[in-house]
Amino acid sequence: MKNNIKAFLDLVKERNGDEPEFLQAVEEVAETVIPYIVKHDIYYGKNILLRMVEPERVITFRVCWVDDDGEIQVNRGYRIQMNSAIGPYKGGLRFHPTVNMSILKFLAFEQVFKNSLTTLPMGGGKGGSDFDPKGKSDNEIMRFCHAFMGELFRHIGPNTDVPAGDIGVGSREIGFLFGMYKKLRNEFTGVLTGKGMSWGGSLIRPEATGYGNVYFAQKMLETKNDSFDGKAVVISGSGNVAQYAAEKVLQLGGKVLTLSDSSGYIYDEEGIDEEKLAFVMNLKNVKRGRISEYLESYPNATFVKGKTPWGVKCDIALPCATQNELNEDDANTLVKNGCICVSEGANMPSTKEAITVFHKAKILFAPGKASNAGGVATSGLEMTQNSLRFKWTREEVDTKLKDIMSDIHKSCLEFGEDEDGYVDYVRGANIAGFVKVADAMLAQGVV
Ligand code: NDP
Ligand code: 2IT
Repeated sequence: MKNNIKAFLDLVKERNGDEPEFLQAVEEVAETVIPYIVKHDIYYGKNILLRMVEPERVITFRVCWVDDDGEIQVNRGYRIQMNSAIGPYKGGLRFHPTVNMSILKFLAFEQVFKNSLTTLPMGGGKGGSDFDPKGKSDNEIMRFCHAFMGELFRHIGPNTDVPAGDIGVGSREIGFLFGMYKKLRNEFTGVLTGKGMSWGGSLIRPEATGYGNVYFAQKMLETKNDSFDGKAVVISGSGNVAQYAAEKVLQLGGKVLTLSDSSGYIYDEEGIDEEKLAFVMNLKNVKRGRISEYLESYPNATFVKGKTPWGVKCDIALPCATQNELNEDDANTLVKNGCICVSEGANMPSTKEAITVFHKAKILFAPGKASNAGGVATSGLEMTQNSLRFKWTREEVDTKLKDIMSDIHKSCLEFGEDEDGYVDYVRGANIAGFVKVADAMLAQGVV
């Protein structure tokens, strides 16, 4: 078995040697899925995983725009159309200076498995740009988004590829992107998700990733007859996912101790309650400020510059910022401090070594492709509503989201339960996600 996995990974490394994040994501999948393929004749010998690691199409393009000083700026735009076996490509756009081929291919690869897990008919894709939205005026953001869509529109469509938000792309950016798509195509379609409520958006989509992550963690806790009630929760990030994860934790009776951004974390021993969270939402979404400014209003809290929050003692940890933000030392610290559950809101926030620590300690650990799938699942529900030209209520969408997270949890149990009863959610999610896509690819032949 080890030889099979090694031979496969050597080949992938040979072809993609300069893409560390992509290789990390592939390695995690290969280690759990290859043993399953080897035991199942219908998948064995078909090079099915080798086909899955090769994007169906990679698009890169120039994005030129004029900043407020009249200077011409040049950025790089991307769309990775990874796999369309079970539906149109679907996945977010990330605007961040670290965006490159490796980051987007890892995200697109994860998205294929995640979207398969949602139970909805969506293929996987991801895109974005190395554009840095920080410090840009609204007009600069608009000009960039319009320029970006000036090329992307050729490659997407409601039945082809449906982008959405990710880091640096929220409702403001989706609005500008949608406006330019509509102008260029002269049609009003559900080509993007995360739209505003008066122009085709779905209720609960803004909340869905954070809420979904907490619903998934709730399912994991239930397997131990436990709940969020009274639990100390450490959260990283302070963007879309972190904010709504915090909101749901509070609704379920948990205490939120931390939030962070790329400059450091805030620790509020008294708990970040509803009022303080509303302050953070305004600070981040309207004023576009830094998390350290929390202390100006709540001086009893502390700000720890340049650090992640994993050293704060907690029962539950929700990493909701970015990839590889929680390493082996952090994992050891969490376990030592009595943490019983880690549920990933971000994509691949835990390193491979950190996951090994969680598994060895036999604590509850959910990989992002399972636990953060509520965002894209609700994007799928937005697509459905757009096709129906109809709008479901908040309660209807929330109920569907809860059911989907519960179904994903069940799929993880089906493929991830060890003989001693411990659930390896990584194996469970990878195999469950793989089976549906592989079956579709086999049925469609070598294309
Ligand atoms: P936002 O842009 O709204 O927020 C991102 C947050 O993460 C900010 O607090 C940001 O801090 C912090 N962050 C970003 N990069 C870094 C970094 N390199 N180091 C430390 N902190 C960083 O993005 P989202 O909340 O939407 O996304 C967060 C994570 O969740 C990502 O991994 C994304 O892929 C994943 N995700 C998002 C979904 C969605 O629906 N939005 C769905 C599923 C997963 P700062 O402001 O300083 O940059
Ligand atoms: O990583 C993700 O799942 C997202 N950024 C959301 C994608 C989507 O299409 O809603």
